[in-house]
Amino acid sequence: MFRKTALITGATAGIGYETAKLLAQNNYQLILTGRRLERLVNLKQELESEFSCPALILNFDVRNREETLAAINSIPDEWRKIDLLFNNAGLAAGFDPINTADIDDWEQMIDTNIKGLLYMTRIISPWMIERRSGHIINMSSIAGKEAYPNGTVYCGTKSAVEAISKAMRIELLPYGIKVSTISPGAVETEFSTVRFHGDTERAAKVYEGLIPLSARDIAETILFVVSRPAHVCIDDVLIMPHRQASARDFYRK
Ligand code: NDP
Ligand code: 8X3
Repeated sequence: MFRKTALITGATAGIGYETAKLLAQNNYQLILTGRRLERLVNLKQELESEFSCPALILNFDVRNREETLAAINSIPDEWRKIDLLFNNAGLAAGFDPINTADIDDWEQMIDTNIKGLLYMTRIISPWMIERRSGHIINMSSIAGKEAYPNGTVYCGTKSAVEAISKAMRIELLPYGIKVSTISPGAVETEFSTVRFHGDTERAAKVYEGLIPLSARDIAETILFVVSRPAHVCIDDVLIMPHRQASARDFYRK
């Protein structure tokens, strides 16, 4: 069976994990990346056994420029025809105002959400340019469109993703490469547990009474975006839980 190739950063959990599974069922082979090797190995096995989907694992930290370069350069020739680069790996770390926030949290968000996305795109976009074809989806957020208190740097990183994606779309236009952003509101994944440094009780409160989006909702959106005809590019999808009307307005019951 002919399969397209998708590379997903952050395939070990949440949106990346669900997207890998859905694309595997829809004629993609997958390059799976993330820091947690055991999860990558389990996902590869799952994709192979459930969907007969070939999968390649790259275990690295997108914050580390050398590791990222080495991992991408290790991709065998037969996997280099990447149709979709999904720059998904990212996080919010901490929920504190500018005057008390932990600077290490800021470094982690900037290095992952902005610099990791840039490293990946810098290495893979020339391969797409050579083939005059490809699609890059960058994970933004409602936080990239609306800044909110205690989210200063996270919102800043996602605003950067928005600006970078807009410029990329123009730069890559002559080469037939599509650039899209996906911008969700609250999606229940490991996101809030990571944001609150492992405090699962506090994380659960974020979704109380809300009916948040699921990672599967976002995976389905991505499948829709990548399956449009060649003449259509979905630039951005802003997708919210019905009970969330802005970054700060929730209807909980
Ligand atoms: P999860 O925490 O469930 O998943 C995050 C993924 O990113 C994991 O696979 C993790 O893998 C990977 N990741 C994090 N840091 C690194 C790193 N340094 N190097 C490599 N991989 C990394 O969160 P989500 O699935 O919710 O988040 C995915 C994206 O969606 C993020 O960019 C997030 O900002 C965005 N988003 C999330 C929303 C939400 O409400 N959940 C809403 C809007 C946007 P590992 O730890 O194994 O490295
Ligand atoms: C994640 C959604 O509202 O927590 O990007 O910033 S939010």
